[in-house]
Amino acid sequence: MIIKDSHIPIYYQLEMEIKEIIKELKPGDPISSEREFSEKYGISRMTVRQAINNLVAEGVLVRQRGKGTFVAAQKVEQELSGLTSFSEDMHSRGLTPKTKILDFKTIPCPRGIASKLKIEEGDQVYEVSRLRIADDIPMALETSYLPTLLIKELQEETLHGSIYEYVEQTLHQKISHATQTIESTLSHKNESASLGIKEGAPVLLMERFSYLANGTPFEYVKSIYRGDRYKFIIDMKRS
Ligand code: 16G
Repeated sequence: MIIKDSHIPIYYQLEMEIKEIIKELKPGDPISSEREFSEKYGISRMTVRQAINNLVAEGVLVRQRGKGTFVAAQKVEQELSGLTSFSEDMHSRGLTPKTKILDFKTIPCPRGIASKLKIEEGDQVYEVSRLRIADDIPMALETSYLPTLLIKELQEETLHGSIYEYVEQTLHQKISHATQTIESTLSHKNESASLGIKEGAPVLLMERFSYLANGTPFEYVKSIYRGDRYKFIIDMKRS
């Protein structure tokens, strides 16, 4: 229902209304046209367009030129409080994780990363670039740096699965904590091609340094997550 004399803008009320309507629909289902919404609620098409534009920007709807507007795939909601791996995150949502290895080599560690990993500049690290996929949808691009002396004998086969599982189950090391930053940015050309999004689409850039229980840093990861597929949740306590 739209209340015209409310102080809540009509486009915003319509956004809420559409969010309710699409709860009954599936991803990929079409929504009503601008004209239909405008007639149903007795509001201008401009207002309808504004509401739909906002929902497209929010990643709730997707517009396909010449075809119409459709319900977008639901975003993955991820808690930021626990230290989890991509594989665990996807499994816990009933999604099947897959990984495409884009690059895997051993390189001398670049200076900025070496100091954080507490190794010497030039010490060997694995540089792994992986496309992380859930139920066949590309979700994130990750480039990881792992000291070869610590994460021994990393094989391509392992990288198709979980690095955290390898560290814990095979190397018998305990992963304890990490420091992570999150920034919004726009995707570059090659990133967007791998992620299947438009060049310049919003993405989240996350950088993580992770540590073993003995305090030794074991990975630096730069991840690019799709802004239209991810939503992060943080529980906050007032102290
Ligand atoms: C997550 C982590 C990444 C970690 C990876 C391990 C973020 C932003 N990044 O994607 O730092 O290396 O999980 O996943 O959450 P894996 O054990 O499945 O290889």
